[in-house]
Amino acid sequence: MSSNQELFSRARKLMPGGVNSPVRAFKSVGGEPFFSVRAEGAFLWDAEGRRYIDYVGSWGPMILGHAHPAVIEAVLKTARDGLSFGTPNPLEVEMAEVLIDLVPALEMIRMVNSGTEATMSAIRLARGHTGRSRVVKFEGCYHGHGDTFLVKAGSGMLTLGVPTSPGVPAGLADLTLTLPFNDFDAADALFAAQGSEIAALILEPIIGNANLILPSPGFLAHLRALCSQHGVLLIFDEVMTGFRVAPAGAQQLYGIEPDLSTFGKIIGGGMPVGAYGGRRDLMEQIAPSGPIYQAGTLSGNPVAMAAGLATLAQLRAPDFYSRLQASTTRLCDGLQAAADAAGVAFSCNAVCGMFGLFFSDEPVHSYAAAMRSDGARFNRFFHGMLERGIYFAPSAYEAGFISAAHSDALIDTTIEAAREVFAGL
Ligand code: KE4
Repeated sequence: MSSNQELFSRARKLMPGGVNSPVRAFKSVGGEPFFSVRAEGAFLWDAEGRRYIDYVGSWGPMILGHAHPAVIEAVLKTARDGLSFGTPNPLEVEMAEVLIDLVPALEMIRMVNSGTEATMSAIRLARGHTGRSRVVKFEGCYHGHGDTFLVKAGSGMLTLGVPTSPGVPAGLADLTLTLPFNDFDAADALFAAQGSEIAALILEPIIGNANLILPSPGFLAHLRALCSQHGVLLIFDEVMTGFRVAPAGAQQLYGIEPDLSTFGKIIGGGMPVGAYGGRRDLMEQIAPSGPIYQAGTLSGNPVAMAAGLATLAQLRAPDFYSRLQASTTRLCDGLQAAADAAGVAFSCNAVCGMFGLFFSDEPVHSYAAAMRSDGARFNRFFHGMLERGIYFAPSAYEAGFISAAHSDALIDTTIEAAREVFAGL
């Protein structure tokens, strides 16, 4: 078996940065990525046989832990009957029923193949429905790599320090207006000035792509009211938060009904899946029932549907979310106590199943505060933990993810390792 280094050396000659998605490249934390060859439960194993406790979970999908038996069995069983039909199949009907049953704001839904496709399609629908062109997003939010969103975006763009991407025509970038998250006055001022020209406001209701930033009390309700007042569609991008932070995502946690929602990650159980949906009067405007076009060869793929359905079925366990919340709290409280004991300026933002680690002596409630946190110290922490077999997101601007497979013993092991690393920071 090739070593991680040999694999990366080959990869860099063949793929940009040696990866198929930038955030995997360890660009901001330094060093070289490892190549995973197997995963099970809370663990990843790399090409050299090294085992890691994994707090990335494929960037969100692996809420059950890796290779859950029920998910693997569903994939194998479905695959034996064929991989893709190019016709409708019963499993996509079942997936639509499950998602619409789980999320009250969903009256209709369309399956796609990634979170990016979901958000791109939702914006096209909003522009087609309203006849308006402008879109509002928030600094630090990442909604995939669609041109409209690559303006002051988060995730890999923040990691690489290029929050606005070259290649996006100025004319298009100008149509994307950005606001500071949790800033009520800035939102009021923008809507007062341009509300009648805005097709949609899209946001991560909990930002997971500028590390983790929670909405201020009342902020989401304020945006809901502004959008309703100005005929602007409110789009919750729940690709990351959907079915993680609560059974029906952040919209359930905060009691807000968006006009459209986007999903991904968990609903594919590790297979390529995205979805967008919401009000029936909006979704019926999507081809072929309406004129707004969107399509996809592998949308509703039966094997991907099987993986997603098997995952969603496990989430229905009566105490699933209370246990996931307890694990998240155990981890974050333990890390905070370890940092405090070492006198390290550290804070942890957390919500069920997700967390954000900040090397900062101020609580982080804004993008600006997140940017003021000590990235160099995070990088030293990241490598110190990696050396001890614990894998956090390789970027100070990404959220962490915990799964049902992260036992108290593994969390306590993580905290013990952090005690050593904090002491050396
Ligand atoms: P994908 O196109 O990567 O499936 O989804 C895009 C997307 C949309 N909306 C939100 C809120 C997201 O978090 C994402 C993707 N998240 C990143 C992690 N920060 C994916 C990891 C990657 O780019 O490799």
